[in-house]
Amino acid sequence: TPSVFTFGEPLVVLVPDAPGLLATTHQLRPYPAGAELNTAVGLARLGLNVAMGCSVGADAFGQLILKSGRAEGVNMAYVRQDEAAPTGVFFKQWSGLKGKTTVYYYRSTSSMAMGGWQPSEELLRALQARTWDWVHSTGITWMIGERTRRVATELLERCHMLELPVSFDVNVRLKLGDVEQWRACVWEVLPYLTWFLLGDEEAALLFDTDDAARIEQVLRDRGFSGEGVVLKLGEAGAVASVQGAQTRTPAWPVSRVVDTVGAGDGFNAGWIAGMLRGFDLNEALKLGAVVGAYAVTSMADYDGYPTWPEALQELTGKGFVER
Ligand code: KDG
Repeated sequence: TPSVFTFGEPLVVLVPDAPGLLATTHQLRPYPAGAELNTAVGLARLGLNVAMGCSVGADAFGQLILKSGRAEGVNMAYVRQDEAAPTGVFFKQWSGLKGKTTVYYYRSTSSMAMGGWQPSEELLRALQARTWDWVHSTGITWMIGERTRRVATELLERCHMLELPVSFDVNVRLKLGDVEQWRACVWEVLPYLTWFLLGDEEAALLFDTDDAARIEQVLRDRGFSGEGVVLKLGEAGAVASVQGAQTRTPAWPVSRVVDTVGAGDGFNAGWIAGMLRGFDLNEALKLGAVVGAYAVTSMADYDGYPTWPEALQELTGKGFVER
């Protein structure tokens, strides 16, 4: 079974039970979230072995994250419970006529932000022993705190030396830093990456283009020596650029979009699973599109992600009517 290691900050998100302003809501539901945890859950549902590295507070929300990760089959053995700082949380608000989603973070003093995590000796040994076939990370980890940033860069550098494939989704969150700071983060990690992933809005923000081949060229000029770039285009699908050659897949059809948060993380899970299961690039993008489509059908970040049999049914064209 292919296996993946991922690291980053899991959070608890509090979601109002109905659209409207947070200031007037009376009920909030907690869900586990965080880009890397979402991708880990997506990979586990698709039948891969996946382990998560991070810290959470030694608190109720930390327990919620541990319990949820374990229930999904994610190996949470490398998660540290920190007595000194809490689990990060954020709140979601849907408001306005078009149901605009806004997030409010309460994470600046969380365990991960305070530098509560660094790879244990055991984790480093496991990486060295090639326990995992692939490592996945996102830019968020570089923007939450200086110590965590240093640790994360060192970890990717080590993975690169071990010749482990590393995917990196930039995952720009402007509430964590401005565009210049996000660019600086990209340049810092670029030499260690195998695959660079981003969304269309991030492409516009960071590179002022929606052309995957041009983005790849900019990255190569800056020292990227990996395989290529995967650009997620939402309703327009996804495109990969490998040495300038582009592979494109349309979005998977969805009849009712509930919430798009978590779709990009789900796409990453599908695409990575495809790559590790020996799919060609186009098929792997397609599997990414399937998971992304399932993701938008549910309110929480990862609740909608498909299992491997469900994803396979989509890919093989079966499964529209179940009798
Ligand atoms: O992609 C979903 C994430 O944005 C969400 O779960 C929270 O990780 C998160 C973040 O930092 O925004």
